[in-house]
Amino acid sequence: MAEPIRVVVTGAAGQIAYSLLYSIAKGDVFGKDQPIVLVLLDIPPMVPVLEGVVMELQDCALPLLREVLPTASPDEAFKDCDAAILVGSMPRKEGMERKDLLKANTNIFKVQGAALDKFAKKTVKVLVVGNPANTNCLVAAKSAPSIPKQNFSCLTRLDHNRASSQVAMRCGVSSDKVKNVIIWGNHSSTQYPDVHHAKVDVNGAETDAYDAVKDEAWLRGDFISTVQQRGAAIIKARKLSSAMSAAKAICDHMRNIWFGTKEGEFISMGVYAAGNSYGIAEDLIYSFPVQIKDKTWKIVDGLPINDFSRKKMDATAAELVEERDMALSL
Ligand code: NAX
Repeated sequence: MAEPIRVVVTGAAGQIAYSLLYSIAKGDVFGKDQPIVLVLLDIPPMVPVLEGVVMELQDCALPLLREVLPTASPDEAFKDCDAAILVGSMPRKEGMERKDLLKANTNIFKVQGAALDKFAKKTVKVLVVGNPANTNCLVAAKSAPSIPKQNFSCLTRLDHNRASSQVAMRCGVSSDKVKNVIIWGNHSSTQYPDVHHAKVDVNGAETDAYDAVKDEAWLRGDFISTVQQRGAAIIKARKLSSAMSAAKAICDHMRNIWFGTKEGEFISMGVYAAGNSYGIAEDLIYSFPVQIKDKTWKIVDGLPINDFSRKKMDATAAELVEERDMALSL
């Protein structure tokens, strides 16, 4: 059997982690023959809760899970780590200004980036989930200059899965029959879910999503706003934010990093924009269509972009520039 890998999950006492840890520990993400040491990081007041999570993981009696280590120290957590899933962040509290929220999170991701820089393996793959995910990811990457920016990404897979599922339900097919939807930009309500390049398998025939759905008004209207507002709709209904679906998306994202994407398919993730893709400014973490091979992502370039898409891609980029400039000025 392979040597165990060290996987860190931050915000490990929270609700997303509660849905996520079991899937990781049972081999859904890194493979059924890959032993794992799970490191659970949270803030000091949550350490007693972490102890409970550790007990539950032990009680799952999972053969791949070699050790579970709870800690409140980022330095200790990231030591020699192979994969880091940064879920924990400062939630928005009542009356909190956007700037204060950004500031609190910038501080968290600076500290964690610096700890990764100092203690993690240089090959570590870092996935940022905690919001504002794109900007937090940029801050972490900038705070870890010895780790390639290629190793950092942020989660827009939940938005991607939401978009695929909406199209599948509309066409009356299962979600695996829909591929190549794209989430462009920020994981926020300015994100642009785009199906101009998506395909739907309709009775075995690969069909353009626009032809399969046959409702352009819906695709350009309610479809987009439904995906953009889905997180808020779930909070309204459940009185809690998405957790099960977020955990599933995290697993999909990390599994694709580890094992690659399928031939002819692309997925969405927030990655470092170097200024040479789709006219998006450099030095942002922007969600693009990517393909992954040998644990290395590549932006799918050269897709034709119409005026409708252009405007939406630029609007979400503008929001990210503003967020970045504010975060870096703090
Ligand atoms: P919870 O509030 O249930 O859990 C968050 C946990 O993070 C808490 O246990 C808290 O103590 C911990 N934490 C706070 N600061 C920390 C720090 N400095 N180091 C380590 N741990 C720390 O939130 P949950 O529902 O699990 O959501 C976590 C984050 O995911 C939120 O920021 C949320 O907005 C974000 N989301 C991002 C999504 C995405 O697609 N990118 C989708 C789902 C989710 O909304």
